Amino acid sequence: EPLGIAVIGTGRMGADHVRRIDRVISGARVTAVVDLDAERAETVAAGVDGCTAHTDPAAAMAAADVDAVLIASPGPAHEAALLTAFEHDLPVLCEKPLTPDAASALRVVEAEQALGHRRVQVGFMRRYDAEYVRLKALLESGQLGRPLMLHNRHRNVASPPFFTSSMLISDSVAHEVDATRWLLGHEITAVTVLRPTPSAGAPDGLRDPQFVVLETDGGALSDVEIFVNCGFGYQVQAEAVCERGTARIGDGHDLVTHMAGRWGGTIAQDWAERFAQAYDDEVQAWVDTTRRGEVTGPSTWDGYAAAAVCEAGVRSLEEGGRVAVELAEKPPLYR
Ligand code: ISE
Repeated sequence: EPLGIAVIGTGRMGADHVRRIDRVISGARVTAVVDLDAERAETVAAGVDGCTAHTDPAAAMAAADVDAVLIASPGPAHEAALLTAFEHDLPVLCEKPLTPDAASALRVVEAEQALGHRRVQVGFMRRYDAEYVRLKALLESGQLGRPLMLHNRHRNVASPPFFTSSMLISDSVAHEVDATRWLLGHEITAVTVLRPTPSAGAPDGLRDPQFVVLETDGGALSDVEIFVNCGFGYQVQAEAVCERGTARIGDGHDLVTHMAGRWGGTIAQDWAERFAQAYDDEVQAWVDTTRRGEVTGPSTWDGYAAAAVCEAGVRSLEEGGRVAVELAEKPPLYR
């Protein structure tokens, strides 16, 4: 029996996950979709055999053919959907961010803790990207020695119209926050956000680019250039500087051409293209582990830690200076 999945939210990510479950991965089918916009939900459901459309997440989760939930609604709607899924004790894949702020993320951690078992995988898909996986394996092998610094670059072609200066941190740098914690196995203890004069290519009033410095409890530094209106392409790069050498991913040199006195290649234009394999593997891993009754991957604790770091980052952006990160005590479920 394939796993019956309710997809909550049929925006860009949600619709892409419906396509992925329906056509790319195995062992699952979309049995329900939910969107506040009934017409949108109907349109997406019409494209999938045996899929029903809903406007209320609770109604979808109560349906008999729903075994698991994929939450891809906007961040502020995640907490309510997660708590409803917990009431039905349903496994969840929740898109990042877990929730928009640390207090609500901690409520989700506590609610899962009360269930007594992990139910949630958080959608930090970079952990499934082949290049990131290789970088982590190399760092863990010890060949390069202790990591001292990570240099990250995160560039988007253009930001969507609703993007705000704080979203460069909470929506975009959130990925480097998780990648830093995961690659190094450290917690982040402080954040400093520096703001160069905005690019003329950025919408009026948007603080773009920004430069972020993360300090870790293992004594490492991780810096992030975030530039969401770079205009030329989607680039995510990371370089680890260690005691005995460096390792770098994201150069995108998979196809190099030589022609008419020049050499070059192409640059991905968005994350759906750059991280296609990571998304496919992330959702397949979730389906496979869920069918075995297991939960792996980024946890609600990881989602909470990222939210707490981003909240400190937004304060640094707004008030200037270095802001310390205060984390709650890590519950036994996540140790
Ligand atoms: C978006 O929400 C993402 O998750 C993308 O991976 C990131 O590159 C983009 O900046 C975010 O807005």
